Amino acid sequence: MKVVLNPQFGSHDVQTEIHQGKMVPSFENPSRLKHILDHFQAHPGHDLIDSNDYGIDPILKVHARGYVTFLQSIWADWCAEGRVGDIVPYIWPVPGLKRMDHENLNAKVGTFAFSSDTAIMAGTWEAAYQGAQSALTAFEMVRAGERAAFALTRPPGHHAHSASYGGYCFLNNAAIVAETAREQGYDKVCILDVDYHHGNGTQDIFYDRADVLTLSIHGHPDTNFPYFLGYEDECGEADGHGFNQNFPLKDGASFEDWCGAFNQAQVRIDHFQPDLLVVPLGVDTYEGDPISNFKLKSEDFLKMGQLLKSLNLPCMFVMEGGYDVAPLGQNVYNVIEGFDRS
Ligand code: Q9C
Ligand code: ZN
Repeated sequence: MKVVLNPQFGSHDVQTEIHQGKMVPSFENPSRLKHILDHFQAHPGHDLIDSNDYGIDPILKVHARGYVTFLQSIWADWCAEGRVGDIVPYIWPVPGLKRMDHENLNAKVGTFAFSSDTAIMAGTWEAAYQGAQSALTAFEMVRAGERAAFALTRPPGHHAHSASYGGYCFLNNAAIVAETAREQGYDKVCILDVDYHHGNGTQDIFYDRADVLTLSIHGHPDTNFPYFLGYEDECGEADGHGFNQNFPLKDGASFEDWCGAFNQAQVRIDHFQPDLLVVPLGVDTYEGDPISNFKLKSEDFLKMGQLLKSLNLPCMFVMEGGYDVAPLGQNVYNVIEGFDRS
């Protein structure tokens, strides 16, 4: 499979996040991609290719102009005020707090962020921007006739909404690809999110649309991030009613449980008959993941790749989560290998 690397994956490298009451090194960091890249380089059979640059327009089809401008300028604004350290959100305009459109940078950060785990630093925009370009490049491979392609990128994207960031995500790469595909004549696109966490941003972006079917198999939001979205009764609204489905699974779910959800998702996909399948691929479903609670084993990811192949659709993978760094390369490789070898 063609693997498109985000060349700027290392330039977003924030120091810390709060975990169980303590500041700890960020779970989402460049070593994740290094491990995956090392594994692909050590195991032949997949071509690593360079990312093209399609500019800002495809990003603006999904993300609000004001949000994009914020991401592009916040670090310079922060430095211009003599502030130091990563930008960590800590106050949000929840109901009852009234002033909107605040110019203060802490207030501004809180209007665009939805979780405190996602810091911004000097290279954040560049990494996110080039990540979207790597996803668009992988899509272009598929458009040009490849059976499938994989955007190997970080930071991840599926938690990002049109105008908010969180869950380590800034730009919703899968949504940007789906929207671009729609504009390039793909009538129907399905996004099947297999990351451990619900793809809240992706769901929200396409919630009122019938042309993009959004499906997500994830840890139940009763007990997992993002808590406030990802329930079974979220089915889409207006034209999009019937074009979103969530498959929340209880903590401790096995691969057998996961396959049960996949089979239901497959029924939806077969019925929808999309022209393109976009797979936000997180392997935080792995049993050893430090922030997740499923029990998938490394060999299960081979079978996951085979199941995705069996959907028999042009397919675009975009890298999302997975935080057990040592086996990360093997687990991601297994999905891609399982897909290619079946
Ligand atoms: N300190 C993805 O897998 N928040 N995002 C956990 C605990 C992060 C993970 C906070 C959960 C989102 C793309
Ligand atoms: Zn995740």
